[in-house]
Amino acid sequence: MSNPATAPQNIESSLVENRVFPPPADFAAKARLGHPADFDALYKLSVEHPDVFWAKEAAELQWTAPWSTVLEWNAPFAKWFVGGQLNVAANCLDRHLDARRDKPAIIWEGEPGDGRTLTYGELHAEVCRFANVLKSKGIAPGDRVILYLPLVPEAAVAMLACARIGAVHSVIFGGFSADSIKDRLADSGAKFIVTADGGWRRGKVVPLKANVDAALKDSNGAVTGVIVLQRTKNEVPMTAGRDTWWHDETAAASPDAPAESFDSEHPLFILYTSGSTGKPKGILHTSGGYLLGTYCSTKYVFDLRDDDIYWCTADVGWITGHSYVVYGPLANGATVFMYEGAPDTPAPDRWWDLIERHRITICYTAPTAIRAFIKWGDQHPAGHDLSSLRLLGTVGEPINPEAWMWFHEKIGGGRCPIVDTWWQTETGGHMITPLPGVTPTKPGTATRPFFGVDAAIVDDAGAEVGPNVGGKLVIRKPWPSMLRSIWGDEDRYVKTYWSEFGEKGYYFTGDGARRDADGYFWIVGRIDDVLNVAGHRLGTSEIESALVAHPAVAEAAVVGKPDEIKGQGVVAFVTVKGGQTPSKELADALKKHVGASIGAIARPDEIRFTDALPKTRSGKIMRRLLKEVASGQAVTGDTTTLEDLGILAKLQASED
Ligand code: 7RM
Repeated sequence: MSNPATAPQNIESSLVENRVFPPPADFAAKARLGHPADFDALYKLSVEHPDVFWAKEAAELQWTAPWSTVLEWNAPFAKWFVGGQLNVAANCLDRHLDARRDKPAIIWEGEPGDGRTLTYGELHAEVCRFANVLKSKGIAPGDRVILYLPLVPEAAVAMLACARIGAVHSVIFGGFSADSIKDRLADSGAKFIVTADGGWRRGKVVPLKANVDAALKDSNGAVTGVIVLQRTKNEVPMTAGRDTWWHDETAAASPDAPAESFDSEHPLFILYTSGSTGKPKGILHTSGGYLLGTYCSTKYVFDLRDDDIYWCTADVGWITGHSYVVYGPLANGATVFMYEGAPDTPAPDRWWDLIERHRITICYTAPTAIRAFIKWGDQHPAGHDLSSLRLLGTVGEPINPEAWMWFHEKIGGGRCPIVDTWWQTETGGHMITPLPGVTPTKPGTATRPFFGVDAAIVDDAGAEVGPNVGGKLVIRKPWPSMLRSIWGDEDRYVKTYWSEFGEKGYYFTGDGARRDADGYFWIVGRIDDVLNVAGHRLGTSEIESALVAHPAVAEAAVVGKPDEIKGQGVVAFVTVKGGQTPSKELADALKKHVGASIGAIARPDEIRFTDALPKTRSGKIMRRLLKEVASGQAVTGDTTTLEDLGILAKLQASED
């Protein structure tokens, strides 16, 4: 008898979403791309003649030596703009000085309410000063520098200073522990660290310097220096000969630093993501292609203009902070707003207050944040004037249609397009996304591929499947901002991304998805999380969306648990909205609700109410942990990315 749990079969799909939101006419009229026919022509060019398309876009950047070949592709190794030279920091700063010297580049607000604005001229000077400091410490092109900082302007300054001198930065989330720093130090071979005394989060000091000290405790002395930014002014011990203060170092440094030229394929940064095996993967991005990908997507996807006040709420420790707080917007000469702290400090309306006071026009955030705001109540945004907003965006997870509609109505006032952008640390920039002036949107889908992206849904053999059939999401052609390798582990790079469909030259994303009759992509979840219930393969996101559509539910995470008869049973972890009480009746009602909205096969066997779900710092639900909790196993593997370890203990305790 064939085992239903292993028989190959396509992922099934039954979520029906009929709402369509065409771009508002006044938005389209002013947009960079406002006519669907223009988009279609440009998209066609970008996939049929990528060399022509990308050469034209790349010409908008500043190159100090021209490239000879746009792409050299020895699958799975890509080189973009071969022979070309540039300086990434000069493209983000110097290039704008003539026209934008006095334009704000960064408007920052700290959690306690302090703030700072840096014009392009000022940011340029700060970056040059810090570049000179790093150079004086002996940092040379190719050297790795760890940045472990709060979300303050100096984080961007340090990143750009590394880029300016050709050093390779590796930003570590301020929320990560001393152990994570230790692992990343060892893997990257970094010899220098930039940190702060602390950062503010919910009124408390995040002890950044103390974590660095702990990470360096039994180190072999490979780290030669630590520069410490004074942010929170808490007492921190300084190790003589190793630790110095940012303000002392920069006080004497010259605000001029020549921007040297680097090869287009010179490494720009390593960003670690937690692999499923626990050993962090250092995703390697290089210069020309990455800058072009983020520049071009920021320009088109956010339809950026000079008078925008653009806010991407991500921390710089996440790829979204690299691509869409720092490199993409600054390469476009934009005004970037940054906020250091928590969304509910001092009150749950902090973000709406920020948008009102700073007249923010674009807000790009994560579904997890939106679901938290829904839980906290509509009165918080309702008390603020959000009329400055003209465009909204989401990233990080499939957005439940319910959360999309709330964002659209309560934040966007029904007038702002929403760009739901699908992409990965590995892709460097947006891959599947609406363009706000041309793409009709539907709640819950990232819609269509971006320029130059050849995305497809394939079965296990790599053959493209038809409309509405679930399968694996692959990218069939290289793109400029793609990762180049895993730092120090080329084999792992090949195995992880190119072994599944490698002989066809397809990049495997690890995501399951389907494409609807309009060619829109619906992400159904990570392939590793797909359930197999009595031979039916079900993605997690549709069941979760059905649960979140119930008026009592704030958030849901669905996982499988071993079941003798069905192969896997469906377990749903659910948090309820304010004013709702978990009960047996509610659990029964939710099971019924899922059965009625997407079918009996998806009906949860178990509903487990919880106060919170385990998430990464970037807000992704850690289903791997929930799977282990659901089946009563000990939790193994990497928990270093978990935002709040206490949640895990609570979940385990609440098992019966
Ligand atoms: C940018 C980022 C990547 C994974 C990716 C997906 C999921 C991200 C969306 C999404 C549905 C989206 N980088 N994901 N964006 N799923 N719709 N708009 O998140 O490396 O941290 O994660 O995130 O599973 O593979 S990441």
